[in-house]
Amino acid sequence: MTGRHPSIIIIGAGFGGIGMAIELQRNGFTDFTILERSTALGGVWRENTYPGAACDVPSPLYSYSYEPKPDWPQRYSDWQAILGYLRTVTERHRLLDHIVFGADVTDAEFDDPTGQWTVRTADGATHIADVLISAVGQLSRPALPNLPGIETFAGRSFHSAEWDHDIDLTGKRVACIGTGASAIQYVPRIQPKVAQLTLFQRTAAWVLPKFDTDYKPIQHKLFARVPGALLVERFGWWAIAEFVSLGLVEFPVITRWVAAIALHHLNEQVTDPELRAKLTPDYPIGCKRGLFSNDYYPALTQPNAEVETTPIAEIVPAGVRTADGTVHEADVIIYGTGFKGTEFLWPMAIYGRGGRKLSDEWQDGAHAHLGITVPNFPNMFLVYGPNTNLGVGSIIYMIESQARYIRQAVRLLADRPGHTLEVRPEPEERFNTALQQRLNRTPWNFCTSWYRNSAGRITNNWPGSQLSYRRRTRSLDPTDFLIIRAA
Ligand code: N01
Repeated sequence: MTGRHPSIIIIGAGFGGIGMAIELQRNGFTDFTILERSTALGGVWRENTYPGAACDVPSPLYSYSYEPKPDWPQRYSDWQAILGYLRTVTERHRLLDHIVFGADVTDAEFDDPTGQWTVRTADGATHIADVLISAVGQLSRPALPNLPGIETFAGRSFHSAEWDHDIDLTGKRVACIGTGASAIQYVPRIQPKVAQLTLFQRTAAWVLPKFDTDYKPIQHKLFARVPGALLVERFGWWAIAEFVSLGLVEFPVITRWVAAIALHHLNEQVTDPELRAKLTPDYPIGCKRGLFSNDYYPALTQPNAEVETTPIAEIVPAGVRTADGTVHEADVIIYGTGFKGTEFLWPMAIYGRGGRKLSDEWQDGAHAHLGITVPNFPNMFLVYGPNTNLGVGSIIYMIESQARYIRQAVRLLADRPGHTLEVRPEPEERFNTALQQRLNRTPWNFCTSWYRNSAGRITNNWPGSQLSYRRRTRSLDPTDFLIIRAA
C-alpha cells in the first residue's frame, strides 16, 4: 500500500459501484478506479430497455438517501428516469473521470507478497490496486432456458434484457416465455399491438395492485421546498416494506393478508373462471418475488392473448411445441426467463490468498460474511453480494449499508499501511449458520426461483428487514478480521 490511502478498484458502474465510489469519495478516499465492461454506466437500468421496464420500488425509496430527487415523474419510475438519475448523480459527484469503460474484468488475483490485487480485463489491460470491490450485481447475466431445439427457431427471438428494438412486433404472433417481474411489465405493453400473444406460464405469479401515480407539479414543488416532505414519502414506503418483511419469518399472518389482497386483485380483474384458475398461484406468496401490476391481468383477458400452461417440450422452427404435441406457431419468441442470479461474480476468475479460487470456495453456493467479505480473500469486498437481496424493500438502501461498512474497512487499511485485512473463518461461519437457520423458516423454500441454487440453497436473499441488515453492518468489528502485514 502506498502512502496512507489504499488504491481501490471497483468493478461495475451500476447503482452499487457508483454508490460505493460516492461513499469513498465523501470520506476522503479518492484513489479509486471503476472498471465497467459496457460503454456506458447504469448496470441493469442500462441493459433492461424492454417496453414498460420500470422499477416496482417507489422512486423516493429507490434512490440514494443523500441524493433525494424531488421531481421524479412517477412514483414507480421507468428505466429512462432511473438511468437519468444515476447519470446525473455520477456527474454531480464528478465520477466519470474515475470510470474506465469497456473494461470487462476476466480475472483478479491477490498477490501474497505485495498484498495487492492484479485485475485483468478482456482487452489485455492490467490494473493493480490494494483493494478490490466487486459491484457487479446479481442480475446482470441473462439466462436462456435449456429447451431442446432452441437454436432451430426460424423466426426472431431475444431475451427480455436484450430487447431487440429493431423488431416491430405489430401484427406478429408472439410467444412469451416466463411470467416474472420482467414479463409482467412488457406483456401489457406489447399485447395491444401484436396479432397473437401466447404466454407460456410454468408457474403462476402472485400479482399485487400497484399504487402508481404521476407526481403532479404541486407535489414536485412540495418535495423541493418543504423540508422533510420527500423524506416523509420515502419513510412511508420504507416503513411499509419493513412491515411486510416481518411476514417473511416472524409474523406469517402478514403474508396471508398480502395473499388475500393479491387474490382479490386477480378476482376483480379476471372474471373467466378458467383463466382465473390458470393464473392462481399454488405456492405460498413471497416464495418468488412479489409482483405489482394493474395491467397484466387485463392484458391476458384480451381476445388476442392466451395463457398456455402445458409444459414446453421443445422449440421447433415454426414456434413452441408443448408436451401435448401442439405446435404454437410464432413469428417472435421473447424469453422473459430471468438471470443467472446464483452464479455470483461469474464468469470472472477470482484468486485469493494462496491461489484459492473463489468459484471453488463457492462450489456449494456463494456465501460471505454479511454478504460482503470472504475468508482468504484479503482486501476484497462485495457490494450486493450473497444473501443481500431483499424480498421486500430497496436494494439501494442495502447498497448504502454495504458501502458504509466497506468504507470502514478501507479506513482500517488506511490507518495500517502495508497491512491486509480479511475476515476470519469463524465469524463468517457463525454468520452463515445463523443465516441458513433463519432462511429455513422463510417462504423461499417452497418453490424454485433465482433466489436458490440448483442444490436448493438460498444464496441470494437476506432473511430479514432492511433495518436489521443496517444494524448488522453499521459498525465493522475489527475483531472479526485478520489484519496482517503483507509479506
Ligand atoms: O426473471 P424471473 P425476471 N420454461 O427469474 C420462467 C428483477 N426485476 O427477468 O417461475 C418455462 O423472475 C420462470 O418460470 P418458473 C427482480 O428482482 C426487477 O422476470 O421458474 N418457463 C419465470 O416465470 C426479478 O425477480 C424489476 O416456473 C421458464 C420466468 O421464466 C428479477 O429481476 C423488474 C423456463 C423467469 O422469471 C428477475 O425477473 C424486472 C422454462 N424452461 C425484474 N425457464 C423491478 O421492478 C424460466 N422460465 C425492480
